[in-house]
Amino acid sequence: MRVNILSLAAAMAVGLFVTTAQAAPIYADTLVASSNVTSFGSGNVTGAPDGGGLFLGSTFDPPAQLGTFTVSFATPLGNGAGADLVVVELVSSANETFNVEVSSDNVLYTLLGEFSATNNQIDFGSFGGPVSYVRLTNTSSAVSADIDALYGNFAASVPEPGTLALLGLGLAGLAASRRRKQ
Ligand SMILES: [Ca+2]
Ligand SMILES: [Ca+2]
Repeated sequence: MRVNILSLAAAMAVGLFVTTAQAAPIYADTLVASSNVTSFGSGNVTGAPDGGGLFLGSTFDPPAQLGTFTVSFATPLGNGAGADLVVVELVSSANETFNVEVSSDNVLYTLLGEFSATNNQIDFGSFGGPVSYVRLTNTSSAVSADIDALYGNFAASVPEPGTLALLGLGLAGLAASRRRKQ
């Protein structure tokens, strides 16, 4: 019985880590900051795509002021195979361009480059840390990208303290169950 419980615990641990690594899509949770953006539909750029969001301009095309906003991810994003971050954009054309910057702490930002409504699959490349913040800034004076949602494809590989706590609770539960059976 001891071997079986240990095997189950090990399977649970592996399961938790696998779940952490494949919990995609991981949608942005919070709009941290914004300026010169305009709401359309729901106005939400957080959560799953809903056909509404923010376009990156203070006015309809052409934007009088170039818009920018920052979202945060409660589950920090990591760097995996292929695209790590996807920007969901509506009525997409290649001239809707924007800079993508990422940060672990909302203080130091790294510019990953200029992307667009049609070039919206972003690799974190050499950025080392977990990505908890993403900032988009319009780079087109002609048009504004219409952002519906942002999501990551990979959670950062370090398990959250909450995950370890859940694992501990699971083991405690197994131990209690085993005691009851004896
Ligand atoms: Ca668009
Ligand atoms: Ca949306």
